[in-house]
Amino acid sequence: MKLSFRWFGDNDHVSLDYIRQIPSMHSIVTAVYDVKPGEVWPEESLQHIKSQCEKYGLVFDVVESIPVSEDIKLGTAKRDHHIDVYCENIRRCAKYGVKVIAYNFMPIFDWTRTQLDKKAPDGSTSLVMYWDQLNGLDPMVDDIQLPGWDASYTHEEIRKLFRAYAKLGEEGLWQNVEYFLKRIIPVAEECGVTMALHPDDPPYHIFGLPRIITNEAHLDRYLSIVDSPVNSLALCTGSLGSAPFNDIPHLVRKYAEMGRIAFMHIRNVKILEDTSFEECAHLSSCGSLDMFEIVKALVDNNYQGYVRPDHGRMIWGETGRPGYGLYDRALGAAYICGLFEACEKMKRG
Ligand code: DNO
Repeated sequence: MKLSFRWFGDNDHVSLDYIRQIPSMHSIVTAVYDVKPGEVWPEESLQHIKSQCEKYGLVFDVVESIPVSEDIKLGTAKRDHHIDVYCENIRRCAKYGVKVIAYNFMPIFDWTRTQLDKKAPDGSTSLVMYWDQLNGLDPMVDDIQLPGWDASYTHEEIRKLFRAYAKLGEEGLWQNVEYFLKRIIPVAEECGVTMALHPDDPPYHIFGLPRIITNEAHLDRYLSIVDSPVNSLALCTGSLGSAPFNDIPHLVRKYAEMGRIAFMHIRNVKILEDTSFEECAHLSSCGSLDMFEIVKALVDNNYQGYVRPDHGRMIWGETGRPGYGLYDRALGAAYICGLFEACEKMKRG
């Protein structure tokens, strides 16, 4: 596996200088963040990221994410233009050395949490999602701003999007997925890039929006739309794993065996009785997932793809982007490397 770390560019409070000190660190996962979905990424920006990483002995070879515009997801009249731009962005990333591009198909919002700084008994803070904080909110009536959501929409725009998705429904969204994949996968194949789909986080309908990348049957359906090794997964253990119906070691084993995981987001999550969840430290003993079984499933299948520690808690007084501090993610990286070393040695016997 190749160990990687997410970096949000020059404004990230975590510097490349620090990231390179995490043992065994190889790749930087980042994106061009100042361009809207549906627009072309300037080559200068890609060149800048590449040279910054090289300066610190790191490799820029994973993009997270090229966002899929709402027009593509909804299949509006602008869709074809946006897909052309998407293809151009894939080509440009490839030109600057990118091997894997993560993206997701969640309508309107990416991940959903109700609080970003929930204090644990040990004084650390983390992201949580409590159903009782979410239920009772109605985006058609209330002007909701959940932490982490794109704040650039007006309430009226959000209502319009919700109405459009209600009309589209799950099957409509699947049709738009199919249209998109059939256009982009051949381009990715041509330029040697693997597309890595990130699951919906959490894998539930939120406010009735059609969220479809949620479970094994739907992952199977997604991968079968275009049966190519570059139509692959960014398997996020914490996103899928926040729902008790997903058996994560089983999913990792199955898709690793099929050669359809390009990128692993490894983190643990603690599921509460009512299926609310709290993000926690990476160790198996801290949450609901068996991290050893997850890594073993990868090693047993000789996984050669990218791995990154995902969301960390805020510890040791660190402040910054919730989920993306240095310290706890670095602890996660060291733990993940430990699991890999142990599983690899066990395999060799
Ligand atoms: C959350 C991340 C997601 C992820 C995108 C990929 O912290 O895991 O935002 O980057 O869903 O498209």
